[in-house]
Amino acid sequence: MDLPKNTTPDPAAAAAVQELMGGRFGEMSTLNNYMHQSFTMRGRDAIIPFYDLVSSIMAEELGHVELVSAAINLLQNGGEPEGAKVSDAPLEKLNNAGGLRHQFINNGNSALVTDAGGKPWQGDYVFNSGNLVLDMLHNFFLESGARMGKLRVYECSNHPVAKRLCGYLLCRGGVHQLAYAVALSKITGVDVPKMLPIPDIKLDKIPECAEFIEKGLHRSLYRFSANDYKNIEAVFNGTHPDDGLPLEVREGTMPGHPLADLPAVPSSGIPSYNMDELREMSARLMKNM
Ligand code: MN3
Repeated sequence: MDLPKNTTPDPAAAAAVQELMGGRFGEMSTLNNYMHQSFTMRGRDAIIPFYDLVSSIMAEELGHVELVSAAINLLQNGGEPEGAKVSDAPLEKLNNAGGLRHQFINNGNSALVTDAGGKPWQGDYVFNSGNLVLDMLHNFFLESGARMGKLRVYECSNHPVAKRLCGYLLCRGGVHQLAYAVALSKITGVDVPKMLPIPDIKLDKIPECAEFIEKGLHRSLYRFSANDYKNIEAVFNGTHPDDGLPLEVREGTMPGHPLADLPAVPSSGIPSYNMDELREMSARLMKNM
């Protein structure tokens, strides 16, 4: 998924989007929950469709962490005047903008591994009981909390980067929420997808979701591997509760987009105060390749 480039900086929106990175229900949490559950699953071969489901969703979550990071970096970009001298207080505008100061004081004007309040992501956000029903129930709850966060961050800002990011993540998180609901139904016989959506705002109320729904991204999982995760369809099948269209497992990885190469900020020493020297040194190193 590509994000708009050359937008105006919005440090307050960058701070709100941090919740989707390092909040309890953020992308660091979905990634690490599914990663540790899949790494430690016992009796794996007997329950292989569930292992395949959790593992393939985990692969996608790594991309979501990268995407949220890219969005925060874009929302911070341009907050310091170009060519500013250190003595001109180049960080003053950012400092007065109501964002998270650690993004530009401690970090290279970029995403933190924290929530919107600046609290670090914590390892105890990972729940890994080893009990399949309990872990699927937890993952369903985690995706439901994540959906709440995305909806509220969506409501925080009109910035095109934040809007598009939330529209996309709402669509993909909705698939993951549904996948765990379907998994619970397969194990218990309870019709869990009937509870959806949680919170009860449908994707057709979010204009930024339309493009992704059109591509079927609200009802498709990806295998993310040529040789593994062959059994996802044993769990993820049936129809989408909103539009009745079939659930799909697509081969390979999701199509990607190059990340923006954001410009240097010499007044903050990013990546160096003297860019010309750094460029020359880099060119010399490349000659030896
Ligand atoms: Mn996600």
